[in-house]
Amino acid sequence: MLAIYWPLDITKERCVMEEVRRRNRRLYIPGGIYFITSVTQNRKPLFQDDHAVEILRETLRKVKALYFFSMQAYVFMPDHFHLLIHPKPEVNISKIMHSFKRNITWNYKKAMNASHSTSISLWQYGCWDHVIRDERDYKRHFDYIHYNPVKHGYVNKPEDFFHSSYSIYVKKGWYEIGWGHKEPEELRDIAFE
Ligand code: NI
Repeated sequence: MLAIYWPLDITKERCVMEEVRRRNRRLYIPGGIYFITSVTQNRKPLFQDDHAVEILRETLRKVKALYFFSMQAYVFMPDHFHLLIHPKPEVNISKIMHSFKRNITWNYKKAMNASHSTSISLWQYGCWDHVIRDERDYKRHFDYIHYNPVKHGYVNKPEDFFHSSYSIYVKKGWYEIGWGHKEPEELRDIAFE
């Protein structure tokens, strides 16, 4: 596997991948990267505070340990999230997303002290996904994710929003501060969420 980077935890894998990344400066892998969007039920802002976002992060970590996919970009907005995921070829993306969403609901209930039988549906049915077609498509979705908090009006600058992978890529030099202070041109004609 090539150029796997998982921004949410520190693993040995990361060091190796850093090296791969330095050499290739790319994350796009043909035939298997997914852009995923999922929206909360009735667009309730369930993930507004840091504790709730921590449930998302923690759950994602666990699901990753189960299916060993790589997370290439993410943004957790109060009422939806976008992910760029590269699963192992033998693991179906819908299986990962199903597990992720089910476990978030479980952990969310636990955090709210709701009994397990209480039925809460956190998510709108289904989720939007898109298979990345090529390098250019990859870059657009990667940027789309990082620009998202500005697009949705939560902040004026991508660096002011903490629940995304943006700062990681700034540190790596993939973005310069100033990027996303106005809408990047290549994002003007896309609107998923
Ligand atoms: Ni969005």
